[in-house]
Amino acid sequence: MSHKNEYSFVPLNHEMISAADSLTQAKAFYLRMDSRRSVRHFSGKPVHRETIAHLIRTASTAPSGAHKQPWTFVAVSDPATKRKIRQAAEAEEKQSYETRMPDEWLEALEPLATGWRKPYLEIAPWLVVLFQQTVEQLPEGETRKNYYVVESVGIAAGMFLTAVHQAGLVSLTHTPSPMKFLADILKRPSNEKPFLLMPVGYPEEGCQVPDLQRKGLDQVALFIEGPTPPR
Ligand code: IYR
Repeated sequence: MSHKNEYSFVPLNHEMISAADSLTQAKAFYLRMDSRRSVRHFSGKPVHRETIAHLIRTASTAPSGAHKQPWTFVAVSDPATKRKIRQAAEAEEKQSYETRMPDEWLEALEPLATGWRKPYLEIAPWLVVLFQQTVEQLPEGETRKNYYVVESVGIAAGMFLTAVHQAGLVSLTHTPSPMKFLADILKRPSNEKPFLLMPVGYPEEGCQVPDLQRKGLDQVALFIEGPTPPR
C-alpha cells in the first residue's frame, strides 16, 4: 500500500456547547431558514463581489465523495453575458413550456405561476451557475474518476442557498432545460456539466411569493427510538 497520498490527521476543531444550547440554536436556525423562499422577482440593487465569494466559499465547505469537491461556481455580473444567458434560457424554456413539458408537469407548475419569460436573468445582479465535474481533469489531458458527484454538488447547492439566505439575500434554483447552453456561453471544459442556475440578489420591492405551506415534521420524518437514554 502506498502512503505518499495520505492526509496527516489533526485534532477536530469543535466547539462543545450544552445540550440546551444545541436545542436553542437548532430551533433558532430552523425559524431563520423557514423564511427562505424561492424568489422570481429581483431588484437590480448590486451585491458586492466579495459577498458572493464568501457564499461560494461556504458552499465549497460541503462534504464530497472522496473529498473531490467536484464543483465549479461561475458567478456572472457582466450584463452582456447575463443577456446571452437570458436569451438562450428563454429560447429553451419557450420550447419546453409550449411543446416539451407534458400536461401533468404544466399542471404541477400552474400554482407557481411560472412561464418561459425569465427577466430576472438580466435583473438580478449576479447569476451563479453551478457546474458538476463529471470527472476530474488532470493536467496533460488525463482524467480521474469523481465519486457521488450529484450528491456532492446537491449538498453544495443547498449550502449555497442557505448562505444566501443567511446573508439577507434571495435566490432561485433555476433549471432551464436543457442546460447545455450554459457550458457553451461560459466556455466550460468538457468535464463540466451545468447543474443549477441561481440568480442572487435582493427581492424586488413589494415582491410576492406563492402562499405555499411546508410539510409538517410528521410528514417528512419518523423517529425510531430505543429506550430513553439515562440522564
Ligand atoms: N425549468 C422551468 C420549469 C420549472 C420546473 C419546475 I419542477 C419548477 O419547480 C419550476 C419551474 C422554469 O424554470 O420555469
